Amino acid sequence: MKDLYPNIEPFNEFQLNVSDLHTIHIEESGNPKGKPVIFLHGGPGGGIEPVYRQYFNPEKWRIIIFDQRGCGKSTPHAELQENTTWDLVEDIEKIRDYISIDQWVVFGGSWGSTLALSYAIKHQNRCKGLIFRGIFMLREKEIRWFYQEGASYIYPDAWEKYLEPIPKFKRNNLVKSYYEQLTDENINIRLKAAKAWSIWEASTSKLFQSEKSLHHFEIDDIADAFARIECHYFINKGFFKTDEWLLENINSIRQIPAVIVQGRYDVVCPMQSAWDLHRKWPEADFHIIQDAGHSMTEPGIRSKLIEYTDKFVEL
Ligand code: STX
Repeated sequence: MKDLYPNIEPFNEFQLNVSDLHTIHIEESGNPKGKPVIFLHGGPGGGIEPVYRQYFNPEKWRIIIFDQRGCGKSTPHAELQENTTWDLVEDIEKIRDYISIDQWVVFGGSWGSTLALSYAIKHQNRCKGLIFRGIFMLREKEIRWFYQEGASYIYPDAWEKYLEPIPKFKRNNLVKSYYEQLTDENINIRLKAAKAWSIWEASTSKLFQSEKSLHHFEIDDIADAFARIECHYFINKGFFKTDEWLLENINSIRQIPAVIVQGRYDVVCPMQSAWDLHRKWPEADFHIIQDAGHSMTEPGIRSKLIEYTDKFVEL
């Protein structure tokens, strides 16, 4: 089993103005002369967590991580305007251009896998290798499963708390009803909804849940950005032209070395999506972790991801 690399601090942190409205926060850690990798975090709206650096050998990788629009240290906080998948894809290009990198490895789990696929499809020749975990393609059935009906049968206890802010007569479309509250002018309504939404997701991410990861989402700003930005992307169907847009465009990236790592008991992003991707992309290495849920910190997932970052550093 591979384990995390030691905790490290960035050697460089900066802000990049990506539009009239948005500034994003970027950090670099590891070896300034190492092989570049860009890490795409989840949510959307999840922001950087220091543990993300620890999936890469710091002597060999130049690790680039950024807070996507509206979250973490990016500003304005929890902003939904000018915040789409294609804005984020172009932000990745702006970062690459700004720090003069020609090609890099792209690493993304969960929503990070959605964004990594979108980026790779638009900018194939910038991608040296792709590492995906907990596949999420933002299809209607994936949203329905987690936010309307499905995951509710596995976590009825956590589900009760998720339903709580939404009045009974508004529960036939929970994403829409949540969106109304998450965009309410009344900050108390907004925050109550944001916490319930975020805690639902955190409660279902691991095979063995720890209290610690739930507390993270009880922080006002963290819950607010995560819930508002996620819900905004889901209301807008990920800004994709068709429901299966990513799968329909996989052929254009099949030549890129890639790996898919998926937890068998992932309740947030069920394995069906990883399987659908595997079927369309048989050349990509495919690993099912039999004793894992969604989170990238699940031991089997963590180990497999590090095995691949160690391998892909040689590409
Ligand atoms: N959203 C899945 C996702 O990207 C549908 C995600 N879930 N939890 C996370 O990300 C955090 C790791 C940010 C908590």
